Amino acid sequence: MTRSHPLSVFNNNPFLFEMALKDTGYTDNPEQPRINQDMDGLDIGRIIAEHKERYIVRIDKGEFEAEITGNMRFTAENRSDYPAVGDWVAVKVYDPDLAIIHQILTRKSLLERQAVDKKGEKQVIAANIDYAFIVQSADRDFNINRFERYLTICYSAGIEPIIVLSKTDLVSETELNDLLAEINTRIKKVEVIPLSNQTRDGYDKLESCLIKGKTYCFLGSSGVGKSTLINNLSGREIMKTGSLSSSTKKGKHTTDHRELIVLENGSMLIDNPGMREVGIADAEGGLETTFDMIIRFSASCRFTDCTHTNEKGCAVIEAVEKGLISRASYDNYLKMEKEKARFQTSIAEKRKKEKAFGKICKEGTKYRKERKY
Ligand SMILES: Nc1nc2c(ncn2[C@@H]2O[C@H](COP(=O)(O)OP(=O)(O)OP(=O)(O)O)[C@@H](O)[C@H]2O)c(=O)[nH]1
Ligand SMILES: [Mg+2]
Ligand SMILES: [Zn+2]
Repeated sequence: MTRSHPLSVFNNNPFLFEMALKDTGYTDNPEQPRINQDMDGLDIGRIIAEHKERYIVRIDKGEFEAEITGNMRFTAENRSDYPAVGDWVAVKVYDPDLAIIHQILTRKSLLERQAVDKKGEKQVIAANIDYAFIVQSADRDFNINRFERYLTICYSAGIEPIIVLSKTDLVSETELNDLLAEINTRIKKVEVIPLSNQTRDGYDKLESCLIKGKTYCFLGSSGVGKSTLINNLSGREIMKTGSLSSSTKKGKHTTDHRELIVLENGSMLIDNPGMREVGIADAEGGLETTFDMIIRFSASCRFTDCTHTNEKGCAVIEAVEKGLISRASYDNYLKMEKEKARFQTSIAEKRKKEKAFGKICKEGTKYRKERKY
């Protein structure tokens, strides 16, 4: 069974219906701002799907198509002010078909990347994620630099990454071992799971990572097998899967929306559309964790503001020359640092423009007030 409409599956999903709210990872958060008390009959729910700005929210009573209030839309300054899949929200149900989202509850984590083609803007991937499976296929699509990009966006969101190398049935054992060795030299302290959706080799290891009440997000390029893996884990054909393009051998972007699926064991999986780019935004702390070797060496640089590009007495460059840090990893680090700096500059420029515009508006109002019109 495959389906094209995101709404239909939830009505067929017995686990979701049997599930109490607390089983979907909800915990009373003491830091939670008080939910607007003058709104009677608000329910707490979780956004389980987003399809071109339509939301599906799951509350104890069932699932509802939901919209945000006009006020939320009006006051939203950027994408992160809108609900995302995985968000806990306060909703009011008006009729069997419609709920209105009044408030997004405090997020535990927010996974974001730099929006494609939009300077200084972030795109929200999902909220309240505990772990992210970063999927690349072993036969093609393998790219360590890209792994480091995904690790960076995960670490800056406080999400624990797990690497999945899919389609191992399409490569020889030697080829697979070479890839694993390559990962091992560049990436430390991250669990790596090679698996095949065809033979199901590696499923044991992946399933042992799935914990009740935790939310997992699947990230990766189109066609690497994210939806196939989620379908296999759930034992149902929830997500549509698609063959690769015969000319480019790449995925055809089969998944076109984000969706949260609850497994029988109580863990929750979020499927995502395949990503073409993983742009680094401000990446607070993310680069430092991904490239912790570089950061460690940088403590011994002669200058405290060393950019590790051409300075004398740079301990990082020295470590690269001695082979203690991989040159490719160092190059990737510098590239992402630059990207991060560019993002920050765009944000600063945008703020300046907005401020100038605000000033013009204010002056206009003042002028009109003085002229009494
Ligand atoms: N040989 C082999 N084929 C696989 C494996 N996993 C997935 N496939 C095939 O790869 C194709 C793409 O799989 P999907 O699950 O749709 O990929 P996806 O990552 O969800 O792609 P998008 O939704 O476009 O992002 C399908 O034809 C799958 O049958 C695997 O482990 N081995
Ligand atoms: Mg998919
Ligand atoms: Zn340096």
